Amino acid sequence: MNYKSGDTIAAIATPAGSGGIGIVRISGPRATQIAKKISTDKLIPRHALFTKFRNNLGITIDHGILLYFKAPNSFTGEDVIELQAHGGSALLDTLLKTCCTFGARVANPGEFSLRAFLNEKLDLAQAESLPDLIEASTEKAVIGAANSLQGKFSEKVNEIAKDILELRIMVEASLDFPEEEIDFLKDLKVSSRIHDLITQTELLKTLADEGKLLREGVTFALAGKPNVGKSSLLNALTSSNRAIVSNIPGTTRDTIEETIQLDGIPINIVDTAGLRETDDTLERQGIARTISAISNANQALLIYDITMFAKPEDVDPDGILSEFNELPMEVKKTIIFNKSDLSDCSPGEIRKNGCSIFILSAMTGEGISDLKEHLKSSLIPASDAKDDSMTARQRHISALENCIETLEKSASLFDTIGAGELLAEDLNLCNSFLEEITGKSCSDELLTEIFSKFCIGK
Ligand SMILES: Nc1nc2c(ncn2[C@@H]2O[C@H](COP(=O)(O)OP(=O)(O)OP(=O)(O)O)[C@@H](O)[C@H]2O)c(=O)[nH]1
Ligand SMILES: [Mg+2]
Repeated sequence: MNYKSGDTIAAIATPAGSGGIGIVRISGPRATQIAKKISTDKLIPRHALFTKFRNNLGITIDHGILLYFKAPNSFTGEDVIELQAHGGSALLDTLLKTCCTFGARVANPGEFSLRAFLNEKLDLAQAESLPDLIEASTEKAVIGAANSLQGKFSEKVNEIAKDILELRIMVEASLDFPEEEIDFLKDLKVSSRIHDLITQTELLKTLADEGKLLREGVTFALAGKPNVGKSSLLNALTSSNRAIVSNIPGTTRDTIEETIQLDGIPINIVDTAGLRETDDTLERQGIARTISAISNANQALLIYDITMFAKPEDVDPDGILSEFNELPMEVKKTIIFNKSDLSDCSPGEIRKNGCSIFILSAMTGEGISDLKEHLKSSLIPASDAKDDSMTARQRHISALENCIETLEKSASLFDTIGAGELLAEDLNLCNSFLEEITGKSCSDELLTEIFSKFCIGK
């Protein structure tokens, strides 16, 4: 991507296909010149101009609304024109082609937002929340993305960065008086200030973890031997008939994913092929996919047929979990005993050796609500997310982790040696981690990676 181009860009900003209204957006130094060729009416900034749109041959192709946002008071900070026409693909293609004939070029994905960022209309975390808002799958995720877009996440990052900078300036000032340095730093309560900064950054990281969850949701993989009722449970949890259910062991061959919402968080549920020894090549491929689905999940729900146990209430959770030692150790597992309708056990949760076992019937639905409560409780604190929640992504979390790690290192070094020189350097490093989040310091490669994932016209 060309970061400092004087080009004028244009794109269809509405989705492909037919619709009531379709919008072509133009941004750059030639935007008004192009608009004057498409419409003969006088352009007035921030005025809804009902006008005729003409093609490059001067033929009227539509009537619509033309909006003119004069630089710098526009989304991109450049002159911006929006042509709101009827939403037909051929019509919008013709309008876009006309813009290009008159001096624009077709925008790259995310190029309008990139220009907004380069012209300091948005910082990087705010720009990243734009696709989050567009792609949000729950109302909570919408509120979170809207809060980040308004700069609430960046504000918190900037507050910590400001405190770090202040501390660094004080520490650096003390370096000019080496004799008094140590006493001076003690008087400034440097140690407790670093510990406060760690707490502040950890709090923000918790918010960012929740924000990531809001954006990406949580994935639970259903796993177990063939015929235990995994597909039936997927159907019961999603109130659908998404997966084929049959009494033939090995029915499910591929992974099947469905999404539901629990407390505004997207929950992805993945049904998988039953785990067993097999010579069947296709089934073995399915089992390999099961293991990979579990590795990629936040949690595995391990399902057992309750009728296989003479005394389900006496089962040792560790013993039955060890039947599946091919599954990744690090993924948290919850045990489910299905087909309770065929046993004397009542549905619900039982605790054994500090481990929860859920007894339920995917067929009758008994015990499903308890399981849903359990799934919800494993989302806490995100399920408590208030209206001040924000969306965040892994790169923000990694930057905050780096900042915390560096602060912790400098705290212990300062507490043992008490010297300010290394501390000043570390504080400087912390600020650069925080600046990566808001984009005050970031590479062109990172910008390309972020903005190329945006949709065209955004
Ligand atoms: N009585 C009873 N039968 C059930 C229950 N859940 C599933 N079944 C039956 O058990 C059989 C297997 O169910 P599936 O959901 O296909 O099992 P699966 O674990 O997905 O099986 P594979 O895809 O072959 O690994 C079907 O005949 C279901 O009707 C239940 O809660 N109670
Ligand atoms: Mg199945």
